Amino acid sequence: MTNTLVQNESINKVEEIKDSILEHLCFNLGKSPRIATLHDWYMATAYAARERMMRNFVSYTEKMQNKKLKIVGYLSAEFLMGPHLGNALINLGIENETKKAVEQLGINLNDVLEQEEEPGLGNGGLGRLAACYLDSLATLQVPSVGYGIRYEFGIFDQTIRDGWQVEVTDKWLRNGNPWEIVKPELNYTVKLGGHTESYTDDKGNYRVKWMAESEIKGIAYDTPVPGYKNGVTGILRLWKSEAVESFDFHAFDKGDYYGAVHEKVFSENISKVLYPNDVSDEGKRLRLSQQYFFVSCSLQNAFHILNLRGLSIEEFPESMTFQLNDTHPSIAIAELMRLLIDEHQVSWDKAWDMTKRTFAYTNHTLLPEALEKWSLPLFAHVLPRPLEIIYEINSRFLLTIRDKYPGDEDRVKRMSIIDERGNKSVRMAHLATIGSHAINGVSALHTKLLKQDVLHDFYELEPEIFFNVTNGVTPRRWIKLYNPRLASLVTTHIGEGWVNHLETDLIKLEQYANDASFQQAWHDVKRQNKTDLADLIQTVVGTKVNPDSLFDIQVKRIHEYKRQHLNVLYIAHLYNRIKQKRAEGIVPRTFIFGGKAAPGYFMAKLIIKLINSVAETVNNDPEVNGLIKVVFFPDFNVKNGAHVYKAADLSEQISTAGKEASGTGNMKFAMNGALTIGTFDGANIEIMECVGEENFFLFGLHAAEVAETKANGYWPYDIYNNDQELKQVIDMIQSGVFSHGDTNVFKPFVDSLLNVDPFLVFKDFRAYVECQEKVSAAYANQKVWTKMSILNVARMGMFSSDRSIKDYCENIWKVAHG
Ligand code: GPK
Repeated sequence: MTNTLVQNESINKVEEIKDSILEHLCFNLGKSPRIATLHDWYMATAYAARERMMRNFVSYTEKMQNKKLKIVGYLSAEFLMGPHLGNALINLGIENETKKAVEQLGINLNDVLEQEEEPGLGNGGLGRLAACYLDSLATLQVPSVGYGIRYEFGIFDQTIRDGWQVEVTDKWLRNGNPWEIVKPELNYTVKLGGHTESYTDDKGNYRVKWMAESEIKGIAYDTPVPGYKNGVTGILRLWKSEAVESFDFHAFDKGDYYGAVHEKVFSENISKVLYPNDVSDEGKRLRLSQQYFFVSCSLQNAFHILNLRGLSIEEFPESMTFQLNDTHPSIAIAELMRLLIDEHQVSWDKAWDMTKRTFAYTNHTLLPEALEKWSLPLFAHVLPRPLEIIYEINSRFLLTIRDKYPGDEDRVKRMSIIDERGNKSVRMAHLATIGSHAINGVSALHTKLLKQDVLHDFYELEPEIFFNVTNGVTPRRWIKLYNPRLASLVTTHIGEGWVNHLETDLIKLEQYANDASFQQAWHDVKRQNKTDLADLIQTVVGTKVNPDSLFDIQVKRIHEYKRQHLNVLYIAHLYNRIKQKRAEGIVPRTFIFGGKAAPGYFMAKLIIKLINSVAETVNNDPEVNGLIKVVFFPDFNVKNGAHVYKAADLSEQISTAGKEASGTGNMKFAMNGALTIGTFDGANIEIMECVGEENFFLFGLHAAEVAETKANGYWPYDIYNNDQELKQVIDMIQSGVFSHGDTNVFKPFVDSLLNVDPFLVFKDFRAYVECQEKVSAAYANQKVWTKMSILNVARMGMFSSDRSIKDYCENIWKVAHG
C-alpha cells in the first residue's frame, strides 16, 4: 500500500471510531456531548472498543463448534485483569486512531483511560498470571475459556493512615462495567449441604442422590479478551451467584417471607467478595462454597458446550482440557466424577479414566501455610456427595500404593488425600495430583523442589507426569502499553515483531548495546519515566524525589518470605552510616515500596508501618540532605504498576531461597530495563542465566543452604551479636529512633527477628549489604549501567507468557497454537 492509502485508511478509521463513540454516548448512556462527564466518555469509548471485539468474539465462539478442536478451560479463582481499555486499543491496533478520535471530541485519551476502575479480581502473582495467560491464549489463537468468579468486591483498596494500612472495600462495579455481557440463559444450579441417599435404579445399579440443603444459581458474565492484532477474541467467563427461581414460591408456600429472603441473601453471598489472602489459607466455609460453586458451573457449562458441538460424553477429555490454577479449583476432580457418575450414569472406572485425562494441575507454592487443607467436618457439611467421591478416589488410590509398596504404611499415610493426624483434613494438593495427568511447577527451581519435597512420593510413583513451565508475562501490557517510550525506541530499531515474537526478536537489541547514541536514547527514556513517577509520587504521597537518584523498587504483596524487611534494614543501615558521617560511596537512592498486606497478617502490616516510619525519619532529617529517600506508594495494583515498573533502575527480588515459586514482577522489571538484585530463587535463576551473571546482582544463601542452616539449629541472636552494623540497626528500631521514642510499636518485629527469624533475614544481611555496595559502584558509571540495562532487556525474550502458553500447549494440553 502506498503511504497516502495508509493515511486515508487511518483517517477513515478515526472517523469511524469517533462516530461509534458518539453513538454509544447517545444510545447506551443517554447523554449529549455537551453534558457528558469524563466517565461517560470513558464508557462510550469502552463500548466502541468492545463493539470491535464482539464480531471476533462471535466468530471465535463459532470456531469452537468445530468438533476436532480441543478447548482449553483455564480454571482459576482469580483473574487480575487490570484496566481493559488501554489494552484493548493496543491489541485491536487502534490506539493512535482512538487517541485522535477522542482528541477531535475535545478530550484527552489518558484522562479517559484514568477513569477505568481496576477489576481487581485477584490477590497478586497467581491472579495476574492467569490474566497474562488469557492474553497469550487469544494471541496464539488457542480456543480457550477462562473460568472464574465475578466477585462483587475485589481485592480491597489500600490507604495509609498514620503509617498503617487501612483497608477500604473495592466497589469496582459501582459505575457499571462496560466490558461484561451477561448471559442469563447460561445458568446452572449448584447444590450445597444436606446429605446423600442411595437407591437402586431400574437396571439394578447402585446409585446415590444428593439431597442438598440449599441450591444456588450461577449466571455467566462474559468478558471479551482480544488477541494481539489477529482478529481473535477469547472469553473470560465469570460466574455470579444468585438465588434459584423457586425462592419466591417457597416464600408463598411456607408463609416464611423472611426465611426466603435469608436464603436469597445467602445465595448472593457466594460470589460477594474475594478472600484477600495471598499465599495463605484460612479454611473458611464460604471460601469452599465459592470454589465448588464456580467449578461446578464451569463443568456444567463444559457439558453444555459438548452438547452444542454434537459430541458424546465419552469424547469429553478429547474435546476439552482443564488447567487447575493451583488447588483452589481442584474440587473439580470430584465434581466431574459426580457429574459423570450421578448425572450421566457413567461407570466409575470409565469416569476416572476420563477425569484424569481432563485435568492438569499447576502448583504455585511450597509454603506449608498455602497448601490448602479443609477440615473434614466442614467439608462433609458443605459438600457431602463430593466428599464421598473423594473417599472412594482415595481408597482406590491407596490400594494401588499398598500394592506397589507392600508394608509401607508410612507412605500410605503421607500420600492419602485424607490427613488422619489430629483434626482430620482433606489435602487438596493430593486430590489435584492424583486426579491429573500432568503436574507442573512454575520455575525450574520450584519444579525441582516440588519433586524433591512437597510431592516427592507422587513423583516417585509417576515421574513422567511432572513438568516445568516457567511463568511469563505479556509484553503487550507490560511493555507496549505501559512503557510506550521504550516500546517505540525498540520498534524503531528492530521493528515491531517483538510484540508477539518476544522470544525470537528482542535479542536483536543486543547489537545496539555498545552504540553510544542508542545508549543515550535508552537512558533518556528511563530518565523520563522516572520523572513521571517522581511527579506521581509528589502528587500521591507528597514526597519530593530526585529523578537522578537510583530508583530502587520493591513492589509485590507484603510477606515475610519476600523480605521487604531485609530491604528496610539496609535503608536503616545507610541512614546510620550517614548519621555517623560514613556516607562515602553512597549513591543517591530513592527506595520505593508498594504492596498490600493480608488484613489478618499482623507482621506484614507492621512491616508497612516500619517502612513508613523509616520514611518519615529519613526523609525529614536535614543531615540526610536528600541522599536517600524512602517512599511507600499506596494501593499497589495493576493500574499503579503502569507507572512503577518502567521507572525502576533496580528491581528487588530478595526472597529467602526456595520460597518464591517463580515471581513475575522480576520479569516485568527486567523487561523494562531494570537490573535485578536477587537471591537464587524462583525464576530469578533463569533470568540470571539469560541476561548473564555479569548483568545481575546475585547474593545470599541457596535453597539447600537455607534448609541446612535451619536443620543445624539457627541462632539469629548470635548473628546480631557478631555483626556490629546489624546490631546498631536493630537497636535503632527497638529504641524508637523511627517511632518518636516509642519502644513498643516495633517490639514484636524485633523479637521475631532476634528469636526466630523464620526467613533468615539476619543470615543474608551481610551478603545483601555487600551486594548493594556493588550496585552503587556500578550505578556510578552510567554508561556501563545503561549497557547492562540494554542487555537485560534484549535477553528477556523467553519470559513472554507466549512462550509459557506454547509450553503448556505442546507438553501438557497437546493442542495446536498459532
Ligand atoms: C502463589 F500459592 C500462591 C498463591 O496463593 N498466590 C500467589 O500469588 C504466586 N502465588 C507465587 O508466590 C509466585 O512466586 C508466582 O510467580 C505466582 O504465584 C504465579 O505462579
